[in-house]
Amino acid sequence: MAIAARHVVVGTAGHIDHGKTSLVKALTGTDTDRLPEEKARGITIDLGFAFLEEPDGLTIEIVDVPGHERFIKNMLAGVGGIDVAMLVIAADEGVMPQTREHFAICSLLHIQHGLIVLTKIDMVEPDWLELVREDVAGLARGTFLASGPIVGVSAKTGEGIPELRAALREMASRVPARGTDQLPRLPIDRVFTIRGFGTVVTGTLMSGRLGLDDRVEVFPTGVQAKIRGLQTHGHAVEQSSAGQRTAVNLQGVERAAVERGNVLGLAGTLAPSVLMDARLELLADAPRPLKSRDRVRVHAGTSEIMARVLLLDRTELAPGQTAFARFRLEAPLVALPGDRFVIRSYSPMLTIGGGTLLDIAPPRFKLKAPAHLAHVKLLAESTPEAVVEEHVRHAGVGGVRVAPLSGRVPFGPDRLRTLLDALQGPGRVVAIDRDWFVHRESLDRLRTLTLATLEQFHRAAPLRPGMSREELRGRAGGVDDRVFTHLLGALEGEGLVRADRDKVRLASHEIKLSTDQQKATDRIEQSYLSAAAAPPSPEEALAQAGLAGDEEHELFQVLIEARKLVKVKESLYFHTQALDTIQDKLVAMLRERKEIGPADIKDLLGISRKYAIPLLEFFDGRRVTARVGERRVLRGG
Ligand SMILES: Nc1nc2c(ncn2[C@@H]2O[C@H](COP(=O)(O)OP(=O)(O)OP(=O)(O)O)[C@@H](O)[C@H]2O)c(=O)[nH]1
Ligand SMILES: [Mg+2]
Repeated sequence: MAIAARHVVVGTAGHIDHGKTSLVKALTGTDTDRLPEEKARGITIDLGFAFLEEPDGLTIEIVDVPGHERFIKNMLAGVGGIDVAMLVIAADEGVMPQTREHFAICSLLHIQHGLIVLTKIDMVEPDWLELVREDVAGLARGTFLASGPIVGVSAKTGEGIPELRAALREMASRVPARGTDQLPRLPIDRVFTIRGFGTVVTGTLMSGRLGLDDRVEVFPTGVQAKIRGLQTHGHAVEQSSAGQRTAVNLQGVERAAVERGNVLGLAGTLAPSVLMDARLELLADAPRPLKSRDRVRVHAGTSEIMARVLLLDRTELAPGQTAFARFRLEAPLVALPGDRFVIRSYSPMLTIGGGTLLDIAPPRFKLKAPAHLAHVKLLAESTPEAVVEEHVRHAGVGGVRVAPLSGRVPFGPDRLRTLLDALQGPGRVVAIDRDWFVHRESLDRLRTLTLATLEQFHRAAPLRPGMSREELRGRAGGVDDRVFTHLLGALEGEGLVRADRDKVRLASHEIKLSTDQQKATDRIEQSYLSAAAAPPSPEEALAQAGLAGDEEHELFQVLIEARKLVKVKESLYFHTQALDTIQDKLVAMLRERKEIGPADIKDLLGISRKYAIPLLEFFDGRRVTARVGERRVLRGG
């Protein structure tokens, strides 16, 4: 049977006692009120789950939520993952406060599909039912509910239940399949233990796929585990995909280490953040304006986190208005840009607004900086390509790696790669390697800084051939070595810079000596040439040229850099020509005698031990000679 499995999640919504749970039971046969307290009080406290198996591989997953005002928090945890809202209104009572609040929440979460169910029709007269029908049609007008039907049912007599089921099926066919190319995310709504199996978490898989043996992480706690077992309504499965109610058995995780509000994802993929930037709308019937710095409850996925709102372009947000805002969260949020969220006032606990997340772990900005507003506007209004470019730009000269970036954008890793490739074409971003990108503007700034630093160095030390690479990298902001190598490579390619061993210089830099400097340098060189195998110390050579100083003296360094003088050991330099001559003599002697000792070279060159030993070691180092005990032989000879 090659029928594509489809899963559509339907959530109940509506005022307390309006018959949501009874309706779910009438539809599915499942009593979702499991808790003893729910049974005793006859109300729903926490989320309940049931499902309907329909023809053609369709499963309608049902999340039943509590209507009681005090448990809105639980309702919010359930409604975050739904595709279709089923707003339940008791025909005898009509629209009530939580009818409106739940409806507002569904609207704020941008739930696209919905229908209205009038319950308890066995309790009202037909003409009353007509009045209620007109009333709720008014409520639905112009909203996402307008396209769905209004179905009258009685859970008691069963009237209307088949029609409702057909309506749900029809509605489900309109829900587009969820993308499985995104990072898997399972906002956890329940945690329990099963004897012999350990900890199990459940939730509605928001996006992507999870499979047996996947290495997963509970965010934001950071606990990692392997998926030991996977179930969708009681059946063991190998894989679960977006839209499915999923139970995950986590290997070796303590029950206490996980709670509702945590998110299960692949290890290392999501980025918990205590800051979020968002577009925020205040409900038209919010009781008062929202002020910057007000404390609110943020509900996203199955989590509830306290936060302060900072309005970016005003001090106050009036009911019905929309603005950009930064949230300082009191605990880490695990979400992705593009996610919808709801805010409730701290006290009284009322749903007052919601919005779309634009950025998590956003860059730092000065309070109310125009650049901040421009940044969030761009994220809200621009093409995906421009959004990716903005993130790379804000990563600065350190650049950004693909894995953390995919935890910050509203599209999956594959799409992100395509967008990065597209940006590389015109050179907007530059790939340091396959996974690491830097914005062109950051590289350009680094380039300007590097060239200016070199210029300054040459001006301050015109006789020095170049700057140490590490020092240059440090002056250029201590940028990552790989990025710096990339830049130097580009500058060398353009012929602007030369890098010689660990010295970097501008290609245009030339050492220019004054006449006096040239004379003194020639004198130093002459001292070494004439001394041949028994050279003076740097101090002595400088003194002979009428200068004071040691080997660090800039003119002495000029000779070293020009390779006229060669260091044989600490403070012992030979003229390169002298060394060549010595080498020739040494090789000739070794050819003849095969083997020599330190005394032989002393005699050969007429020098003391002070020079002989370092010279022998130097030629060992040059691999001209090889040491055998105290004696030397010709290497390869
Ligand atoms: N006569 C009649 N009674 C109903 C019908 N549906 C539900 N009831 C009764 O209404 C009461 C509340 O029903 P529930 O299904 O628990 O209501 P609920 O909306 O789930 O309530 P909360 O979950 O607490 O918000 C119960 O006593 C039900 O027996 C119906 O169609 N006809
Ligand atoms: Mg109930």
